[in-house]
Amino acid sequence: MATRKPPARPEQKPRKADAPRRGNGGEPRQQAEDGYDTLTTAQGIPVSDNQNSLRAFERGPTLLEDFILREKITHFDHERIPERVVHARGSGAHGYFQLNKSLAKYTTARLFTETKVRTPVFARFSTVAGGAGSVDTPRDVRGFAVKFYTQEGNFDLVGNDFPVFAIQDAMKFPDLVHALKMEPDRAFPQAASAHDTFWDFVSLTPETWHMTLWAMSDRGLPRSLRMIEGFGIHTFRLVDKNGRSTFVKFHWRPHLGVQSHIWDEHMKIQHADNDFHRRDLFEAIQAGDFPAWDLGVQLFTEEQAAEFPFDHLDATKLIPEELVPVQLIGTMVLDRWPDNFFAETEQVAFCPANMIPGIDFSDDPLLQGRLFSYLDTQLLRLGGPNFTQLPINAPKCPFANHQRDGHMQITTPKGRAAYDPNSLSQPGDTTARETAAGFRSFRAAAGEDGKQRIRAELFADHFSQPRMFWNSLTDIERAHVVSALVFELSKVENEHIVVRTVAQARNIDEALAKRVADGLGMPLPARIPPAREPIDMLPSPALSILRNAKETLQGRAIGILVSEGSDVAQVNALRKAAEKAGAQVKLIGPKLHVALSDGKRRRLDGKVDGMPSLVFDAVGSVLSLDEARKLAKESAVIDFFRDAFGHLKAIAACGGTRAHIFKAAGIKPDAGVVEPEDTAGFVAAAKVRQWAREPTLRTLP
Ligand code: HDE
Repeated sequence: MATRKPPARPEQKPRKADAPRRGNGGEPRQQAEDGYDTLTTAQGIPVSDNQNSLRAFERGPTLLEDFILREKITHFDHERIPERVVHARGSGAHGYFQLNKSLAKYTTARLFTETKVRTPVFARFSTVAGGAGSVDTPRDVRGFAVKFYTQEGNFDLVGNDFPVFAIQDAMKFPDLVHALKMEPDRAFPQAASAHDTFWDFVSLTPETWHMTLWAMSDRGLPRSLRMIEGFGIHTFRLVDKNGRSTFVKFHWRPHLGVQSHIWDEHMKIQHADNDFHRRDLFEAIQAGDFPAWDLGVQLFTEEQAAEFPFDHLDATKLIPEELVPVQLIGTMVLDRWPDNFFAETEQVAFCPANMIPGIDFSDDPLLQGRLFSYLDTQLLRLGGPNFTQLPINAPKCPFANHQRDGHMQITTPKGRAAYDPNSLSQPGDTTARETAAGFRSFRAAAGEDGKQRIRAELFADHFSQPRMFWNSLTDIERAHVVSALVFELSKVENEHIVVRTVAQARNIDEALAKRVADGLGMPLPARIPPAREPIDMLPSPALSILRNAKETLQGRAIGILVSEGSDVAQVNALRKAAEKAGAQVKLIGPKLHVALSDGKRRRLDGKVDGMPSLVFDAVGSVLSLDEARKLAKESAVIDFFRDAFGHLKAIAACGGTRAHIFKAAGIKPDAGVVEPEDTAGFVAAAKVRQWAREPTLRTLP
């Protein structure tokens, strides 16, 4: 009988045979000259044929005996683990934290006192509502979780990119998440808050308003994960060597400044690139353009807190930095993309209860609930208590205890005694005893009013801070909040929910509610009086993105449309000027390969329909008249410019583009449209959005 040979291995580029690589955690393996290991089963048995299963005869059934096939398929069948119940979609990176200002006066935590030490970190950024396979750019808050592998154990700062949360008490978390996620009977919408159950919950639970307003602002539409702020949200404590405590709030400040998309752009990016944020972070790190954040602290005492017109234990409130300044104490740099997404980004387990000596929790009832939840969910998600031994989760300092056994025990503890105290341990045994330098809880005074299910009095003020946030925004930012509310509520089917939401919004600001009602074309409903009337706090300009916008091309992307015969000198000049200002420049064309005016055929970075202007911060075009005339008939090219113009981007447009494509797209050039020869003018215009253009394009509610 004729035997069929396995297909030949396709040609592979030789790989560098560097350090001997290991199998899955096993012994170093023998590598062939081409850099490949010998393929084995999980038991180390060499495999001779990875192309064909074992069959009874040439065209006959497959044999159960084929342990190689069975092992391969069985392992594959078990590849998935439960995704995170929230924050399922995320991207992570390794890096380090460098302290430059010691907080030794306030804490014993070496992380915050030793300025010469670089502490390794792993950070993961996430959306909240969508599943692991959902897109990167819904309107949503972003998780901002950092694991510091300190010399005193792992400290996890598991925060978000908004400074406030939607609820005050852990008791409400399952309700909030159930209302936000896809509706359980129909299983949609995925990764969106624009639906009945979310707004039903918001309008019945006024404490959600502050965070909801943040989500409706452009903060919910980040341009890049490299351009978001991060917040620990809760009040924590720093504890000094005498056991004295100072309250602290943590802030992350991106070096690239905070920048957001606008809504139409953010939505369309979902079609252009599902992985927009992940790719952006990956490409920046691979290019050595390492994203960085400064860590800031707001420090305040119990006495100061008592004077605040809000409760510092209420996670729906922020402390305006005009009241308590943010001191920058160090910098986090992310400089290494993980080797393997699953092993690291998926299996990393953050937990607010991972706390080190010198820092402590406050009595924030939301934080207290989190201290229980994360370990609980990780036991399910990662399959047992030994997930702490996974390389991404294990401390990088020495650690030892008497925890033993359990599923997937990877370590091999030594010795007879796995208990404490004991008198049997020998040198070299895995045994340990407590230390005076260990973690000690701050000795907070106990309340005297007894056990109760209750919220503190000031927690009932749900509207002063949303009002402060609204009053801190610029006119453009406010218009975007109104548009977002109008959009979201237009997706709500039950009219009573829409009416209740607008009625509630009157407690934030009458004009806001009126504008939303007008935008929906409905009469303004009667106000629903709040549990506690809001007070007027001073606006906090620090909360506005636009007031603090960084005019820069650092970390931004520019796309230049070229085609057959495009003037190569002009393309290069434009590229050079943008790159000099810090931008990443990509050339796009109607085809992937084109010959510019020098006659050289080159491969571009993208094709215009696959790399639309949505993924750039500003665009240019250098086209011959003939090519411009031809391209004016292509819808992808028309959309390229119509979107760039509509999303308020600067455009360096050549004569042909103006004469033919702009005409077809209905674009009337304004101050944000410059000649490609004016490279300085283009760089200046590209650093900002052309906000003055917005009212000329759409009615702002
Ligand atoms: Fe979380 N949250 N959360 N959360 N959270 C989780 O833990 C939870 C809250 C945050 O990249 C879960 O391992 C409760 C506030 C981030 O892996 C879960 C409450 C803040 C991440 C959980 C909160 C966060 C999570 C899901 C109310 C900002 C992703 C999977 C008491 C300060 C971390 C997991 C990562 C993940 C519970 C509220 C941020 C279920 C019960 C407030 C960034 O344990």
